[in-house]
Amino acid sequence: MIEQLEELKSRALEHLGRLDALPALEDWRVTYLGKRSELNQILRNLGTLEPSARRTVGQIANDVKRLLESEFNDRRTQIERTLREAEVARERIDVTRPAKPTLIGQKHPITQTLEEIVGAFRALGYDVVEGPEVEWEKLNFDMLNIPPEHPARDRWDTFYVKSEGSLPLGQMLLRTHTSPMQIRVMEKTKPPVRVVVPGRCYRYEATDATHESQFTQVEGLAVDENLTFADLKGTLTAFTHMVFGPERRTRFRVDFFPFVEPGAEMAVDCHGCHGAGCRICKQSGWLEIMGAGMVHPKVLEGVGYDPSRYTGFAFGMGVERISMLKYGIDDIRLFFANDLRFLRQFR
Ligand code: 2U9
Repeated sequence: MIEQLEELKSRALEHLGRLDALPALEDWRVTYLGKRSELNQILRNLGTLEPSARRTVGQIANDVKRLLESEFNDRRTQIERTLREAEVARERIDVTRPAKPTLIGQKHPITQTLEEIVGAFRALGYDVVEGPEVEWEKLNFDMLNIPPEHPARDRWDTFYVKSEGSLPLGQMLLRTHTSPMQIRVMEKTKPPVRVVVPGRCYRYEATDATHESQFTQVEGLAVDENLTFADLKGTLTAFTHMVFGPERRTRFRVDFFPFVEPGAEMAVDCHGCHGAGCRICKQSGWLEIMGAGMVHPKVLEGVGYDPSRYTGFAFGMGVERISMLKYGIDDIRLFFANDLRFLRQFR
C-alpha cells in the first residue's frame, strides 16, 4: 500500500507538471483528490488495516494528500498568473506609437474668398447682413426697378417657387441676387447705411465652365448725404488693394443695371501679367471683377428715402469669379464637385 501511495504520488505530480490550463487542472483535482479518487479509497479503507499499519499508512496517505493539495494550489496560482500576464501583454497599449494621421479639413475655397471679401469691407466700416434665399418677386425685382416685362423675370432665368393664396408681394422665387436684402435693410433703417450682403443666389443657367445655376454673391450698399461716384471709386479701389494687392490699378467703364444710374463695371489690371496679357486675363490685361453704380432714385424713393437729400452707391460681385481670378481656376464646376484633390489645394 505504501508502494501504491508512492507510485500514486509520483504519477500525480508528473501529471500535474504537464498541465497549463484551468479546466485540465480541475480534472486533475477530481482524479487525484476527489471523493472517488484512489487516494480517498485508501484513506477510507484504513479501517480494515491492523492498528500499527493503519498508523503508518494513514500518516503517509495524509502526507501525500497534503502534498498534492499544496502542489495543486501552487500550480493553480502559477497558471492563473501566466494567463493574467498573457492577457496584460495582449492588451498593452504602446503609448509611444505615433498616432494615426487624421484628415484635417479646411474651409471651402469659396468660403475663404467670401470671408476675405467681407473682411475687407468690415475694415472699411461696413456691417454684414444675410437674408433669405427664397424671396418675394416684389423685393427681388419690382423694388429694384426691374419692371414686370423685364427678361430677367422669365422662367428661363429665374426659379419660381409654387406660391398660393393672395400674393401682394408677387410669387416666391429663389433670389437671383442678394439685393432684396438691401431693400429690407433700407425699409427698416434710416440713412446712413453701410452694409455688405454675402449669400447664395440662383439663376436658371445652362452650366458651363463659367456659369452655374447656384453661385455666391457679395453685394454692398452705402447711402448717406453727399455720397458721390468718387466715394464709390475710392471705396472699391481700397477694397481691390486689400484683396488683389496694393499695387493694383482699377478701371471704371459705363455699364447698365436697372437698379443704378449711372452704372459701371470695374476692372483691375491683371495680377498675373501686370497688364501685359496672359492666360488669366485672356490677353486683355484687365479683369472685370464687379458691377457698381449710384443707386437709382426710384429705388431710394421706393423704400421711403428722399432722393433729393440722400444718394448712395452699390456694387455686386460673384465670389466664384473672384476666387477663379485670384487662384487661376478655369472651371467654376470645380467648386461644386466635392473633389478632395481640388479642395486640398486651398489649405
Ligand atoms: C440695391 C441697389 C443697388 C448692386 C449691384 C451690380 C451692380 C452687379 C453683378 C456682379 C456679378 C451680379 O454676381 S453678379 O452676377 N452685380 O454688377 N450689383 S450694382 O446694386 C444694388 C443692390 C441693391 C438696393
